Amino acid sequence: PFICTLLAHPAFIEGKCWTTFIDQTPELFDLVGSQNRAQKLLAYLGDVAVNGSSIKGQIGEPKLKTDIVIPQLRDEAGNKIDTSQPCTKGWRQIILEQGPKAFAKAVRNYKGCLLMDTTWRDAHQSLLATRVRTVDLLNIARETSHALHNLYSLECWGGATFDVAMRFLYEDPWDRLRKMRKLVPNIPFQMLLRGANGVAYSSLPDNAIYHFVDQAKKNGVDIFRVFDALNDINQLEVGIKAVQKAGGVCEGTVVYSGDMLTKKKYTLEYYMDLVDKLVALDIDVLGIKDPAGVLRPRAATLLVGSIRKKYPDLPIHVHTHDSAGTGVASMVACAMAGADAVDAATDSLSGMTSQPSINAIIASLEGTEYDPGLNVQHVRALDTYWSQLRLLYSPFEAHLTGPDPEVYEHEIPGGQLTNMMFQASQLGLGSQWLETKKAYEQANELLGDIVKVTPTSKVVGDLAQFMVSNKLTPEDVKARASELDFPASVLEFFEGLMGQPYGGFPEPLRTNALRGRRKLNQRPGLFLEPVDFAKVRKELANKFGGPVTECDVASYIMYPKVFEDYKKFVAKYGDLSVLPTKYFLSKPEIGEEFHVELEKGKVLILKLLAVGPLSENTGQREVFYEMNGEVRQVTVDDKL
Ligand code: 3PY
Ligand code: ZN
Repeated sequence: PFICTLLAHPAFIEGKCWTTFIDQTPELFDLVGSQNRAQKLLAYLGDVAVNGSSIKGQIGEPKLKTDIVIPQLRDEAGNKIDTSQPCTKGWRQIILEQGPKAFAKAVRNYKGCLLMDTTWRDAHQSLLATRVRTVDLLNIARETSHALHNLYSLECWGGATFDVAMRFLYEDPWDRLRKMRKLVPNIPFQMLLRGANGVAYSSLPDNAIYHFVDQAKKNGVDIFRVFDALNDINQLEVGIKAVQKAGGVCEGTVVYSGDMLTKKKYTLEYYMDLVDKLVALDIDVLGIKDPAGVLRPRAATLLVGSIRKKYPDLPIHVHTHDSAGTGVASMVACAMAGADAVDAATDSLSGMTSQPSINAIIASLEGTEYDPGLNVQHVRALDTYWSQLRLLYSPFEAHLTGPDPEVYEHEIPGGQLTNMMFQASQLGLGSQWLETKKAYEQANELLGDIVKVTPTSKVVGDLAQFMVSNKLTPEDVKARASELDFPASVLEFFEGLMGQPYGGFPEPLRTNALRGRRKLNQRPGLFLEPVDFAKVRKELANKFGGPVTECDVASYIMYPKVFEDYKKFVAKYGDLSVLPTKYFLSKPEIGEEFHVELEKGKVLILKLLAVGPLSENTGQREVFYEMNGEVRQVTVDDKL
């Protein structure tokens, strides 16, 4: 292709091909680069045309068949608001100009109760298996920057998005972050950091957490919600200090578990003690995170009210899930008890295992002293986009049918509840679903009634599934612990690789299950070798060539195997994040024209022409596409 490009270049045709021609004509390499990218893209499109999409977890095809309409925002007088450029007004300005402490103070001084919108992270993590792609966030980004400019923050990164982006969507999470940042410069970006676990499932060396957080801050994250899945203050401290060193807003977080008013383990005193410890670490904002949605209004009033009374200057930010349907009531109770910000999701991605509806919260607080200060018409307009997106991502629906009041017993976090339901339905285990929920409750008791959120929620879930598939009662588990082959996550928890649970490990279950494996009684980071960054950089350069970025290093340290697989995929198919989701998940109709913008100004116009017959000899098919008016052909293995 290089020679063809050279021969076709106007300078060459006009005979002006001097000796330094190639050096002085870098666009030749651009052309070769885009042809290469176009060819790789065709390889992917050809594969989908023959074999269908192989995106993990996808069932069926998107229900949305029409083009997505981007909403037009209008001012009070009905005039169109120009959203060709992002809005520049917002709370981020204070962070950038005056730093985290001034931001915290301004939030505390704000009269109303601000909102964090979780649509770009937790809402789709909880309802659509975290599958929303970069392109669909970017397509609504500028409108979001205008419509929601008074948000406390937009949660858009961290949690499961990091892993899923690379593992299932073949995207670079850092690239997503930078692109979102460009289009939303005004609203603070918030990420979820699993304390000393970073965005992984168990602890990493301290220097890896520092390095990761530093990259996250440099690439666009402003506010870090730092939690630990066991509320272990020593684990929390690692994340908190990393955020402080990087200069981010540190939202030190308490994970809420059980029911403070009726259950005995996690009491008001327990939470107040933890808040004291977090305040002693000089956090900017206190987060209260209720991953299962079990914080009911009466407990919320008591908890937030008590913290507000003891710490009048500390901003409080509350997160919940709407699994049992009480999310709006609880967030309103929090606002009235003195919370400065609460979490909500756009209506079409709200409710049930996601966050409560943003419009329902606004409607409840509008006109009161807790008014979040958002324009309802704009919030609704944005949601028309998400209602279309929900249909586009219909292959990842868990088909929840209504609130689950049993959440107060099983306490399964929102995202995990959807995941487990989805798995049960895929395996055809509909009737076992009720059993699994019961087993989850029992597994939690067996493990000592632990705080449950990633990664400890996975430990409880794995033990529950192990009990169901092996038909084990809690008594069986206790009696046969020294001979059972426990899931790896359960053994890691017992070893102490996720930190120390409040009240200690259950004995003799721990000792029997571990059968001589080590037992850590201090945080795991103290026993992990620090990462040798120079060695990692060298290793990556050897493996993949090219310049190695610090973001690559951070991705590799967090998820070595996932990163490698991602790099291999990109080497084969290129960067698919630019491909519209409809064509990422399903093949076009014959003759259907669509556009892919490889990069600014480089648009491919594509049309599927035909899928050829199966060759008996090779097991392959030829796929014919029209690309920018020329017929192109790819040979694809027929895997079906
Ligand atoms: C995560 O860690 O991914 C969570 O969403 C916890 O709630
Ligand atoms: Zn959540």
